[in-house]
Amino acid sequence: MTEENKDLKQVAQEYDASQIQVLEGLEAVRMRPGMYIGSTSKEGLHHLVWEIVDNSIDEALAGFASHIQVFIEKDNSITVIDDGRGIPVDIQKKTGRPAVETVFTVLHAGGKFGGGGYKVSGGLHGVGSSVVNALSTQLDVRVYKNGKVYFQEYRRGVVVNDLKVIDETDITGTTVHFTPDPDIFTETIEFDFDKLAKRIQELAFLNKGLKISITDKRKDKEQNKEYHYEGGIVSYVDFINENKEVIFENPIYTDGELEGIAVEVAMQYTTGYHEIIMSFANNIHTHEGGTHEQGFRTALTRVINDYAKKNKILKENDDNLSGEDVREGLTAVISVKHPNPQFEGQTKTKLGNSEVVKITNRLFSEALNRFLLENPPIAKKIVEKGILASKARIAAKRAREVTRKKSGLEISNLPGKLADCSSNDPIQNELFIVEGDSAGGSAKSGRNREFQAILPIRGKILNVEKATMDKILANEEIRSLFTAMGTGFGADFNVAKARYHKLIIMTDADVDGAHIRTLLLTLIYRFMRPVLEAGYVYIAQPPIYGIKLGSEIKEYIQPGNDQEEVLQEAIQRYSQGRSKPTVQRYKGLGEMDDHQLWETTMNPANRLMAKVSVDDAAEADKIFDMLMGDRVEPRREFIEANAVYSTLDI
Ligand code: TTJ
Repeated sequence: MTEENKDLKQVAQEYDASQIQVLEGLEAVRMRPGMYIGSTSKEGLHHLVWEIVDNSIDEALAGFASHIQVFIEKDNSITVIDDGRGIPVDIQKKTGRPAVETVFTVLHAGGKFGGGGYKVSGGLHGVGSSVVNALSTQLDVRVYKNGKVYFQEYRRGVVVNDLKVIDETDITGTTVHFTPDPDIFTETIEFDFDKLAKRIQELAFLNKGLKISITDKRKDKEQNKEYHYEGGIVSYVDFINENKEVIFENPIYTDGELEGIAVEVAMQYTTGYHEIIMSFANNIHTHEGGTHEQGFRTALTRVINDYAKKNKILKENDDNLSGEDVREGLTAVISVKHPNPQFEGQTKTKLGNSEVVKITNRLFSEALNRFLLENPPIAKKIVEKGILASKARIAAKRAREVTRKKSGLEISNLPGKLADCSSNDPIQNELFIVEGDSAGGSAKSGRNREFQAILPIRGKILNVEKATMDKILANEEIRSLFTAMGTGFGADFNVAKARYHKLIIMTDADVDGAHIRTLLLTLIYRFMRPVLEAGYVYIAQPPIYGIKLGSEIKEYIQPGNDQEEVLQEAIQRYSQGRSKPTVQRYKGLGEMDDHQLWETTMNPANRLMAKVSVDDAAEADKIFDMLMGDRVEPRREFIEANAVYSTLDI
């Protein structure tokens, strides 16, 4: 055999072997999709988009792509377009196949080309484009490169045609279009525009200068949003603080690199008491924090104390400000990019790389130190805010010690208004927070008293924005909520003591109901965050229509984007000749009797509930700031933009 023939034979053998591996790999993905994308629910469906988009972000981070476009097509398929260099199309020695084919057909092949730089794909979930391919009924890729347009198509991950040139071009880039497989995504195959837009905006904040857009082509009128922030995470801090009063205008910003790890921090203080620290590693939101946050916190506390002592704002033998003190009113975004990030924690959203502590600490310490030296008036304001926080903390601690015995937050003092359940099993127990006495009454008689408890609350609960701890604790509605939950308060908060693993907010489907829900979510977000993080918080979804034949209710219709279509369809279904069903519209919980309330909203067998994520609550918190915060202007703009809501008494 000639040398050349030997080579060819070897290529062919390796090709066969790799094809078998490809099919086995795809099969494994389709057998256990959850193992590769977390779940096959709505979350998993949207995950497919991020797996693809991450590749384009990598190309942008490498400095070769500047514009990414995402389209939701009419048929709920997705197209992602970038203007990068295009996925390589050259034949690989090892497989004998074009690189692009390997990207889409071999597990874990993503991000192997080029090398160097940071990759967001291959990070937390980065299982690669081949997984998306395996879970799509159809996927096609177009690579614009070398003056040509290359094309390949796949069905459920299996190659339809060899890579071929279909056109000429003078641009470069990659376009991927895929249709999720309904056999895999059995819960839903509908993409959620707002959900995609929110993450895309976040990606734009985290990657300064990147232009990224999303277009929804499903409706007659296209919906389109484009995000592009030259300020990057500085713009993110501005966005978070949009409706808050700040103590200095431009966020403090630093951008540095040490040992191949890039660190960016942007921070600003508001006049409020609330702390928002958002951290990211390779564009992944590290909800559980980690070494980058740790480095940041340590540096913040040390640098501010050093400055305060050096400048005699704090006396030599005064106590140092605590971490909590210097973080009061702080909004900060920390973003690190690491060539090899380690994710830990329950939800794998905690950065574990230990060297990142000192790197973040050093880079941020230097920058903050310099800022304080160069901006003495702002430095003074920051230190004074910390001193005030420290005084309040010490006073609150004293007050707590005095009143601890009669604080009334012990379970032995369960609030009188609470109709508790009989079971002692927190895992199955549910606490309904119901607005108004009349709905509270129906809920009490309609519930299953074995595991459902009812806590009626009245009217608008306290505005927690400006209230101090002692005021919050003095508010009866808030006290009864904390007491009923059994979790304690402030420094003594303990989610493990929760008496219910479902905290269900049940308010009217009107503007007042929405307002009270916002207030409650804000309260929970700020003072019961671990309950949110544990996934214990839900919003009940009462129906908006009932379809009646005679006096019998045949069907309930839940609120939703398609509620009118569903209603019309149901009317059709229950029409018999000329006799049409009657439609009852429910404006509030109060319009339902106890039996109806149970059937439609409380009975676990029938009800719809929305689980509240920390992000949802953060959103409520933002709206809340706008409605209740110090700044009047955005509030007026909001009311003008939402004229129907003008009955709100804010
Ligand atoms: C890698 O290094 C050599 C030049 O090309 C680089 C690359 O692969 N760039 C790239 C990949 N840009 N865009 C992609 C990409 C885009 C989408 C929409 C989907 C996928 C899987 C990759």
